[in-house]
Amino acid sequence: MHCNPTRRTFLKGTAATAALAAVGTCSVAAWRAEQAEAAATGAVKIQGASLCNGCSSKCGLIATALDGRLWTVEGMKEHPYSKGTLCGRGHGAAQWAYSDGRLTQPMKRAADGSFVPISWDDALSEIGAKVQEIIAEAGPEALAIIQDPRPSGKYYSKRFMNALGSPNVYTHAAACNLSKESGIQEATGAQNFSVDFPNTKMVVFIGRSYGDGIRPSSVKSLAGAAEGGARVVIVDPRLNNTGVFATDWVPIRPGADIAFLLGIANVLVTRDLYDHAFVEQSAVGFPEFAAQVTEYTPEWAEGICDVPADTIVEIAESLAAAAPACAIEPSWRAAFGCAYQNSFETARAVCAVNALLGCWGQKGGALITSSPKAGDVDPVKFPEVPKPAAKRLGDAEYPLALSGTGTNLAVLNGCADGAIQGVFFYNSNAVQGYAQPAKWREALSQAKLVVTIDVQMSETALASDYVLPECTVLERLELPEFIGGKKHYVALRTPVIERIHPETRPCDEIFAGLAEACGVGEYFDFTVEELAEAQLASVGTSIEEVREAGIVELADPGFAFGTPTFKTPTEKFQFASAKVAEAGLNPVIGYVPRLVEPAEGEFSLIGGKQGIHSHTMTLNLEALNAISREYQLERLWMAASDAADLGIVDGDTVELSSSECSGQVAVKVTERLKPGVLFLPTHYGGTSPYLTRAQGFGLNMMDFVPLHLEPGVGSTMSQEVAVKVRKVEG
Ligand SMILES: Nc1nc2c(c(=O)[nH]1)N[C@H]1C(S)=C(S)[C@@H](COP(=O)(O)OP(=O)(O)OC[C@H]3O[C@@H](n4cnc5c(=O)[nH]c(N)nc54)[C@H](O)[C@@H]3O)O[C@H]1N2
Ligand SMILES: Nc1nc2c(c(=O)[nH]1)N[C@H]1C(S)=C(S)[C@@H](COP(=O)(O)OP(=O)(O)OC[C@H]3O[C@@H](n4cnc5c(=O)[nH]c(N)nc54)[C@H](O)[C@@H]3O)O[C@H]1N2
Ligand code: SF4
Ligand SMILES: [Mo]
Repeated sequence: MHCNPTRRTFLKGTAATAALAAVGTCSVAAWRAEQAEAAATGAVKIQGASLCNGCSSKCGLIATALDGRLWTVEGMKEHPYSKGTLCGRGHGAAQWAYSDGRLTQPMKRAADGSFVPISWDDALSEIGAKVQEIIAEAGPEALAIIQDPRPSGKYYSKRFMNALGSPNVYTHAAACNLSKESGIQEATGAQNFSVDFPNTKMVVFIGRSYGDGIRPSSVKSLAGAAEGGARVVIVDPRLNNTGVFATDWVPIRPGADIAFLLGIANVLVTRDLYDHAFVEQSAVGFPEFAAQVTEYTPEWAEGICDVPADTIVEIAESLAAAAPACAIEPSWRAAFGCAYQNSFETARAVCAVNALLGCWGQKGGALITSSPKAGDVDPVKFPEVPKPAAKRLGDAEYPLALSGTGTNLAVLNGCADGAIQGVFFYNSNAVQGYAQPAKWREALSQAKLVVTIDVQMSETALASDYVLPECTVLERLELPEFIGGKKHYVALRTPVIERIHPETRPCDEIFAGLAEACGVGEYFDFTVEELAEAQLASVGTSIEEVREAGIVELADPGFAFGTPTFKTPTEKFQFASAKVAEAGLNPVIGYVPRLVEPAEGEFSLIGGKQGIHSHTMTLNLEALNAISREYQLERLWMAASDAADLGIVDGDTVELSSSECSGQVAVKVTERLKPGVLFLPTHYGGTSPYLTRAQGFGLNMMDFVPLHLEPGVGSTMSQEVAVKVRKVEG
């Protein structure tokens, strides 16, 4: 690693390599001064606004190019998620443009399984012919697309599928936050909420780690609350990196958070510490809930979640004392986004505790805010696509899955049983991340056509018949991104550097080409610039204005503290839901156990993020991969007492095995983990031979998890697994 990047070495690498190399070996300030000096040498400087593609937060950034080459990326001050800062991944992802792992031309799988280059014209016409064949034989509902929503990607993927007549449009959510958002929706009518950190007195995190699963604004707001004296409780089998802001760490048995929450609810109800006005005036189902909750005593909860009953009582009483300026934080993925058989119900239980505390909409409590969207655009220029007649595959079986996301595992099952024959992936590495990779590969091998649009040869690309290369984010203009919250905004990805590889194309051109080849080109007879301009005009701004400002604040949505209007069918907070009953589950919020209980001698396996990686996609980036290797971040965490029992010391190699697979990995022995639990960071175990730094480095947790879907919502149940470990001798 260099400490003093000269202009030459700097240009050989990228802004990110130099930035990350500098961290740890010399001061950032010194590096910045050198950068400024080098930048003052008369090079042509271009600055542009965009949105980071390092993860789904899509933070605002300002990119600077010198003489046409990317020089720095910095967090946009005015953007509500970046607030002037990009996380390490945001800087690392800037390396993508020049990465040696990039896809530079369309590829086709040959008869022997290898990939060979193919021209765009040939790729598109062959894909078009296959799509027509599938429609003729099995109807358009045999086609599906899976995407991780991006500003252009979500619009074009849906329009493309719908134009072909298929309703099968899915997101990544079944492997992220589907259970959580569906649960919150059943209780409150909103899909998410936020904590009012500037005013809160106490906040309880169930798993969610702002210090690892980073969004810069979240870290800043929590730091502010902690400095202001708020009590911050982390409930996690692992003392995660949010610990620096926390007052309490409550180690808990994995998958048992629901018992902890119901224990708190029991204390609030039976000791009459709840908000009577709220439950009487703004909620339905409270009498049934109160009757059921009497069973969930703190002692009962302790037996399940292994948190002492006294701790549960103390936390419940402190919350009641702080109410309404307190909340259980909504969390995101690991604990109950898609993890267990009870994830949906855990999300409802979080909402129930907040309801008992009467903190919905209150200062310092749990806030439901609104989101803006584009207004109507010219129906002649941008014709509406008729709504497909068929119902999306999976919706009947999983009626509680959000309509905007569905369960992408319906595609996996659909390929296996022949209901789905053609699959498209956009910005998605489903094979490596949405369920067991071997199961995805097997299912996709049954399909007649698999097409992946990506920037690198991902594991999903490898399981495809055609791979179409997109240009990277700083090389393209996208549709406007609308951002909700207490205030509303619109921002835009604008190109900052020229297309590096001439055979790559942006999302809009790829989908327009596919549509044309499949016979539905009439729905794509406009440029992304024309649609972006029309959408922005519909909210009173323009490309020019957003480009100049980076982000534009829209009309004030008029957020005010106070009990919100719950957009549920009953227009009230729902302790009981008719839709949940229709799905065959207990309508009243209550206890559901986890599915797979580790037996004697087995461990629970939990996963989680690391600050420098995103999901599976950043592992091959040079600078970020180097950090992982230097600090051996791929290691499996094991509690010190378990390690002692098994005769394992820090750095030993173990074999980890489940019913599904086994693999070897080094161990990190720690006091920061509850005994009986193993923690595996979720970014490792790449298998694509095209991504040489990622391939074979660490283990992928999804390999170990059996394929089974959460009832009602169809989430992937990413932590319903029991594992064994064995020391590998010498
Ligand atoms: N093993 C594992 N599985 C996971 C997770 C994990 O951490 N580990 N996380 C879970 C969570 S929380 C989520 S939200 C989902 C995320 O699900 P995904 O969004 O599928 O996440 P990634 O696995 O990072 O894959 C993103 C893919 O998009 C590609 N890509 C990057 N930039 C571009 C671009 O500009 N254009 C196009 N077309 N493609 C691009 C990457 O190369 C990669 O193949 O995964 C879930 N599953
Ligand atoms: N660095 C980084 N940041 C990211 C992302 C990323 O890929 N990398 N992705 C973004 C996205 S899409 C998402 S969804 C979020 C995810 O954000 P989080 O949900 O915060 O992410 P995780 O790190 O998966 O999980 C948080 C914690 O849950 C704990 N945990 C695991 N199982 C259990 C359990 O059963 N009970 C309890 N109480 N705790 C448990 C883990 O130990 C971990 O510390 O991060 C966002 N930010
Ligand atoms: S949180 Fe980090 S990786 Fe995600 S969008 Fe923001 S800067 Fe990029
Ligand atoms: Mo996620």
